[in-house]
Amino acid sequence: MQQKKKTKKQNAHTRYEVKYEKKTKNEEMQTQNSSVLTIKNATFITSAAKADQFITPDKPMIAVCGKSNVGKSSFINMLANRKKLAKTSSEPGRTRLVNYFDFGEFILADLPGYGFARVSKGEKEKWAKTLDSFFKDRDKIAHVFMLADSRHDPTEDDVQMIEFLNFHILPFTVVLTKADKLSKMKLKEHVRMIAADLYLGESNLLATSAETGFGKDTVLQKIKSVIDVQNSVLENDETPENTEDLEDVDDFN
Ligand SMILES: Nc1nc2c(ncn2[C@@H]2O[C@H](COP(=O)(O)OP(=O)(O)OP(=O)(O)O)[C@@H](O)[C@H]2O)c(=O)[nH]1
Ligand SMILES: [Mg+2]
Repeated sequence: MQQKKKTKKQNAHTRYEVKYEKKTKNEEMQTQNSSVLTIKNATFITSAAKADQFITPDKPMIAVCGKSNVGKSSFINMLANRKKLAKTSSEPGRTRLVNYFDFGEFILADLPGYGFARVSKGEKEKWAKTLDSFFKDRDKIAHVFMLADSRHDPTEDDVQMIEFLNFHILPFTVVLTKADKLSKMKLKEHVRMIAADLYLGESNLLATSAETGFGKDTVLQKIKSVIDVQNSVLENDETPENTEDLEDVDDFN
């Protein structure tokens, strides 16, 4: 049986290598502005105001969080190639619900923004509770995009959010928004500074602009790798070999 197991694992490994090779080719293609993941028809699924309304998706779910007005909804619209899939507003604190979107191969959850000063204490506590219970169910979450403004230093809330994600061992990438508002040079400088402030490597930060589409392909590539990993984990969980393992445990007892 050991031998059989090894062969299966080797096969899985080979499959992964093939995928990886494909991705590397696509990385080359990306410089010619083509992306690995094509989003054809993203649709709104539902909104949730509290924990008992959260959905249990049957495909990888990626959560988008960040402070109020940072550009979460605009980021989602950029990925969807749609202008009004997620409601955007220049008035901060508009998204007060968890909004779920079906992107075909994955689900995106647009979370209520944090750190907006002009709301009541009660409302803030309600938002904090919603975010808290959303992230606590971490088995449902394949990845988190934590959005931060590329122009500014991370806020105290941003730092707390990162600490929270680390504490709950949630895999995340920091997406820097509104990169169109900075020169190329300034953007590079800011990426370096924000990474240092958050104690992250620069590769954990992706600069984007919903206005120009800058960085979109890199984000789609990240999503593709998240989906691939998640699906291969699910595949491995479902292989008969795991059932055999359980039987072995029974035999052993
Ligand atoms: N120039 C520029 N403006 C942006 C970009 N992304 C978002 N904005 C603007 O920033 C404002 C807020 O964008 P939203 O996408 O609504 O932000 P949000 O994080 O969803 O906001 P809440 O739901 O209120 O927390 C809007 O006026 C957008 O047009 C960007 O990449 N570049
Ligand atoms: Mg929003």
